[in-house]
Order: sequence, then C-alpha cells, then structure tokens
Amino acid sequence: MKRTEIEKKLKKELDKERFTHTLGVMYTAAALAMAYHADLEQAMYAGLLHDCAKCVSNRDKFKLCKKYDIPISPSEERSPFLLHAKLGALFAQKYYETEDADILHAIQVHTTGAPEMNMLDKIIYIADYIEPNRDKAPHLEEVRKMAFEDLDRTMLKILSDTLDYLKRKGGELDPMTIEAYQYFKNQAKQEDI
Ligand code: DGI
Ligand code: FE
Ligand code: FE
Repeated sequence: MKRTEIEKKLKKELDKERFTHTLGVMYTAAALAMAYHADLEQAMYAGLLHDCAKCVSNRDKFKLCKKYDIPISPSEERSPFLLHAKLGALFAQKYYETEDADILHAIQVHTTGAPEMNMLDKIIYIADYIEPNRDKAPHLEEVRKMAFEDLDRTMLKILSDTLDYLKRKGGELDPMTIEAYQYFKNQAKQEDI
C-alpha cells in the first residue's frame, strides 16, 4: 500500500492523539534514517505503522492473539497493552499489506526493545520516545540530542529510564525489557575496554 493510503486508513483506526504521535514517529524515524544512512522508506513505513494496533480494546487484543496463535506471556497477560506491538506486526501484514520482515520486526520489538536489535529496530524504538509530541519522558532534551550521535548509547539511556520509571510506579517489568537493557549495558561495557 502507498504511504498516503495507509495514513488515510490509520486516521480512521486511531484516535487523534495517537495519529498525531504516529506521524511524529514517522518523520523522526526518517530524520534518524538520514543521519545514520539507513533505508528511508523502511523507516517511514515502520514509523507510520508501529502503533497500528494501539487503539484495540484489551478484550479484543486477547481474542485476536488467541485467534492468530500469538503467544501471550504472563507479563502480557497482566499488562495487555504490551500486546499492541506483536499485534501491530500482524495488523501491518494483514491489513496494511506489509511483507517486509524488517519493518514487521521493528514494529514487534518497539515497546520492550530486544537484545541484538538491528538499526531499523533501534531507529523506531528511539523515534517513538523522542518524537516532537512527546513531553512526559525524563531527560528528553538530552536523549533527543544523543539520538543523533549514538544509537546504542541512546537505547541504553531510554531502557534505563524506562526501567526506573516502571520500578517507581510499581509497573511489572517484562523479561524482554530487562534482557534488552542488559544487552545494551554489556555492549557499552565492551566498548569501554
Ligand atoms: O505505544 P506508545 O505509548 O507510543 O509507546 P510504547 O509502545 O513504547 O509504550 C510505552 C510504554 O511501555 C511506556 O509507558 C513504558 C511501557 N513499557 C516498556 N517496557 C515495559 C513497559 N511496561 C511494562 N509494564 N513493562 C515493561 O517491561
Ligand atoms: Fe507503541
Ligand atoms: Fe508509539
């Protein structure tokens, strides 16, 4: 599907705020792709589609996961909003004609992150956090600058701030978020040696 067609469809599926955020992520991902010589088209499509399953009720999230054999982890059972990432990858393929495995993977890991993320995965994860309409995350100014200097250090900073935030508010930590954090922490240590 053309990007403009996807935009039209998403405008109907998402609430106003989420649609505005989505465009913010698409253009921020584009800017990061330019800065790091990544594929611009892939970054824009992945940014546009990353939250395509966000505005589905929790009840329907569970139903759809069962219907399409998407495994639900115990942590997702308790925090069903996490499922919008896996479901987003399914929707992108099913309803938005996206077959590109890199785009689908970037959508799938955009909420928790994952060990060994590739460049597109990192660009989407970071763009989601720093896009211009975001205003609540801590250290935003610093992270926004860092994003255009070093993707791995930025991943570590966002993951660490996210874990702090979740611990403070008593949110459950998904094992994948912890694994992602440890991966980028080890990576940073190895660079120091
Ligand atoms: O969908 P968005 O709001 O644009 O962004 P997102 O998909 O990155 O989701 C962000 C939220 O996800 C943020 O409030 C932190 C939360 N999150 C990330 N990792 C975990 C988590 N929440 C829980 N409960 N557990 C996690 O491991
Ligand atoms: Fe999301
Ligand atoms: Fe998002």
